[in-house]
Amino acid sequence: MTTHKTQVAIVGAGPAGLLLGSLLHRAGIDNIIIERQSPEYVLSRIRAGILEQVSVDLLHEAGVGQGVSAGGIVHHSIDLVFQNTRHPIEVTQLTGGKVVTAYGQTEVTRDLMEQRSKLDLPSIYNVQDVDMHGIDSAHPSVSFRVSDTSSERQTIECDFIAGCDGFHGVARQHIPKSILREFERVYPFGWLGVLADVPPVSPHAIVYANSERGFALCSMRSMTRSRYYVQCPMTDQVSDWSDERFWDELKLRLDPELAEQMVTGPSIEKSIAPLRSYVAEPMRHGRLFLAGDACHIVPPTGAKGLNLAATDVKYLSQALIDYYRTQDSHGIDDYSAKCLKRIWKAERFSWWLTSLMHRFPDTEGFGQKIQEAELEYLVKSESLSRSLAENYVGLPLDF
Ligand code: RFL
Ligand code: PHB
Repeated sequence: MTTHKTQVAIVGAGPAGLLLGSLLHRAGIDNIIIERQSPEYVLSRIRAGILEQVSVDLLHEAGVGQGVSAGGIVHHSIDLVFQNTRHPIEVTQLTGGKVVTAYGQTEVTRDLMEQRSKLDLPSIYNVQDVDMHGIDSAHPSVSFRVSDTSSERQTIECDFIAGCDGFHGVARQHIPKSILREFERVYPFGWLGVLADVPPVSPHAIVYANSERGFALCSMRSMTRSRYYVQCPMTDQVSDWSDERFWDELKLRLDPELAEQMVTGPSIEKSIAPLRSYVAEPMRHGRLFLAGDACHIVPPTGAKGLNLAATDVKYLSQALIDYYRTQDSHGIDDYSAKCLKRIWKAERFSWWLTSLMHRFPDTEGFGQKIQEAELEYLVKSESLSRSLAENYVGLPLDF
């Protein structure tokens, strides 16, 4: 049996695991990352696209800020469409100068993976049957097999384990059932997302549309690559949606001017994602810490998921750095409570924006009218617009 030794074993090479590995390495803390998928598979996933300033700053701190500096598209406003009319919400003006940046999760992940491989930091891909041992002791370990080599089991002996293995990972299951509390809401629809090499229809603002036909979103990855979504039933299959059907439906949910300007083209990725709100508490048990989607999920309306994962990692890396430098365990002890304060505020915001913008099967015309009344109030009231804006750019840390 092969035995590795490190200070922090990180399970999952998504943005949370990779960012944590990078920040710890820069502070001189050894870590090994294990990942269930291959690097190619991880890089083929198309997910988030909007970064708060806290997340951009953290990428710079990790030494991988060049990508977002060169390729990120800074946004000062988001547009809300309802009753076929577009209303800008000037987030920068409403928040005293804050912005959000369009930069894909795929690109964030690629930048971090490239850094890791240049620095020759240990990452083990294609792992299976991951198990955790001794998380209540001072000597925890992680064991696994690598799927494409041999069936030999390998072990990582470490001081701490970071469970960054996403919603379907195994880390959360190692917190005893008697301690773990779960909170969940599943929404009765999904998002059909399309990536296409066409110029974004609205390069200066992310567009969120409420229409009687359902929600739609216009976002981007670059000035030549667009990311669009439409709300769809979870019973739909990707094969039900030809490119032509997708573009027709998207245009019908936008205002006439945007629909007219829309440049369409062949999709290069198309997928359906479920919408869920979920939180598991606490985020730490003994020497196991959870971060990112491993312990919380938000519906993507509002773009908070990746940003929450980044702030968890900010707090966790700081807690571990303090511990190794001074044996001060305050950060470790406070980690879960500190993260959860921020997480619940983002959960509330994402739930609220999802409820406001989507068509729900059980509310019929009444629900639509109430949403339109609230949207009208929102765009006319400066205080409500400011509330949306300050949540969208990300509430201040320690708010
Ligand atoms: P990830 O990205 O799921 O990574 C977890 C990694 O762990 C691996 N894994 C394991 N590895 C080893 N052993 C095991 N047993 C393992 N089990 C799993 C997985 O293969 C994977 O590589 O979680 P992480 O790092 O916490 O990152 C979270 C983000 O991915 C997520 O919150 C965002 O994508 C959510 N999200 C958005 N967030 C934003 O901040 N802004 C956005 O604009 C935004 N848009 C979105 C989104 C998510 C979406 N989907 C698909 C749900 C748009 C969509 C459509
Ligand atoms: C995206 O660009 O993929 C995106 C943008 C805003 C959201 C969700 C996803 O709220």
